[in-house]
Amino acid sequence: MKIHFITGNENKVEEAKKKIGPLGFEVIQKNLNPPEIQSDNLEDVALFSAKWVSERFSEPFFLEDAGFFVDSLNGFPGVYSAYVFETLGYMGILRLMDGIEERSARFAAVIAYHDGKQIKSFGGEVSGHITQEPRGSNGFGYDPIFIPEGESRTFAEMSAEEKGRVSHRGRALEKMQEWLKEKDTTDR
Ligand code: ITT
Repeated sequence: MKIHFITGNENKVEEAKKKIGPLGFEVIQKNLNPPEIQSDNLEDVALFSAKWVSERFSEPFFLEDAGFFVDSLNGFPGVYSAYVFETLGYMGILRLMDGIEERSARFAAVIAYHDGKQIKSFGGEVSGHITQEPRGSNGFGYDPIFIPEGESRTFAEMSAEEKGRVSHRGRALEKMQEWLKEKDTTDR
């Protein structure tokens, strides 16, 4: 099944291809740059963007809104993750965390999928902690400073397949994929 991923972020597309490609989904990137509303709720942001795209694009697609939430910074950068990454980078987060021992953080993602008629959302999260120094060169964004629970490597030290097994995006994609498979059997 062909499915379009509406995003400007090629790393997200690579991860989605590795995750659901082997399960029979051909992921095609389309960069439509939908507007994103200001909200502290990732699902609201994803659903608004998906509705905008659905009024302009009739093939099955999904898009995703994601964020990085640091507990001791009261959830910052959260919904501002993309902007903060462009302005301060992950080194800016490490500087803000200087001297702070409580280093727990999480990534969250909400995927909104549109099948031509209805929009359905799927969430995924991963908890972990922030390193003292950046490590690794794979992945993107805050990957070099985040170690998921139960691991000793950062996301940037893992392959896309390994990251996809535990990541927020991997988990949301799994839910979408299961729902699509289920729908496919009931529609037949
Ligand atoms: P699109 O909106 O076009 O999909 P984007 O990169 O702007 O691409 P988001 O608004 O969802 O995507 O981005 C939130 C930011 O959070 C993103 O730019 C990264 O800096 C960070 N981020 C999201 N997922 C991440 C991941 O898996 N690893 C590292 N950083 C991530």
